[in-house]
Amino acid sequence: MKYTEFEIISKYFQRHQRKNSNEIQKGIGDDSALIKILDNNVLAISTDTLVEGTHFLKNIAPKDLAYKTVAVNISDLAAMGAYPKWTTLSITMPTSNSVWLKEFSDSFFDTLNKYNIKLIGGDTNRGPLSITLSIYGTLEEKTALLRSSANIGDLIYVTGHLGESAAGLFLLQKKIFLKDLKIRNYLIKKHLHPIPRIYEGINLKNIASAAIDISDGLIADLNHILNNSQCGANINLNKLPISSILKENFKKKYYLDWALNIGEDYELCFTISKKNIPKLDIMFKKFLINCTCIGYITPLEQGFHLFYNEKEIFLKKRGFNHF
Ligand code: TPS
Repeated sequence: MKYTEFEIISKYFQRHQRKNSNEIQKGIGDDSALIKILDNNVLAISTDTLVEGTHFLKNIAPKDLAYKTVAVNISDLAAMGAYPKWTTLSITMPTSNSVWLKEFSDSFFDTLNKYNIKLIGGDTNRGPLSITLSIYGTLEEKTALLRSSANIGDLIYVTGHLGESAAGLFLLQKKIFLKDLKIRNYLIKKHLHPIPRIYEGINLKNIASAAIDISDGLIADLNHILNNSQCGANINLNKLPISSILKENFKKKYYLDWALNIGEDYELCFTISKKNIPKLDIMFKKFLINCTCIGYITPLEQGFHLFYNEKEIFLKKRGFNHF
């Protein structure tokens, strides 16, 4: 029997556990766990592992690995609207190479300092290269951006552009080729240096109804919002934010697949009631980041549908799957 990552979680790890008075979330199904600390303040906890061969290639520069480890973890807190504050680092490595360690740790602390995050603990082991980071942040209880609170009629938005990280990965893996070195390096940078949408998440928490970060591809991640909120959705694929760089250099069937199914864009996908759109416009002018409406939430019975040129599209696969 083969399971997906999410089937494994729901079948084996989503068991009924007695709830303490200071725990807010019912289960383990959001981007971060939430624990009440003081008055109305909540601790948001998130953890992510990066494994050689699965999440990064063997020849990755230590500085790039350190940056990406921090960025993808911060992205989970961004999706909750939390401020990242502390982190623990568990690192498993084959040898204690001082050149590697210096470059990794310099980049790791540069990235932590940029976001004002402190390293407070961790673990160091020998073995195949793998890094686990936990990030702890804070937010006010009532403002947490959950996956479970989208409402029928809400509009569905994504920040930034989708699919460029996948193009960068395939360039690194030599699955695709580009002559133009400038564009090639730009796309590889999108893969190695995703920018966590932390300030957008913090500001969205008073405006959006639900949010998630796009790590496994838009379809899989939006599906989490739909499952947790018990809703359906209609998506207009003509509206997907695909950059002119992808459109000018690759075929449509490739960039649509990258945007929908590959992931690691670490953009936010969020839902918002129509009455909050003017507030959203003000906010995104402030951050100078584009933010695109790609569809709307429907009742659960209507299901999840994708349209391209007004015709319904049926995908064979939906999102990145580890298993
Ligand atoms: C060498 N990849 C790995 S994990 C993931 C994606 C799209 C989804 C998010 O992971 N092979 C190599 N490097 C990569 N980055 C990929 C494949 C693609 P998670 O769900 O663990 O956060």
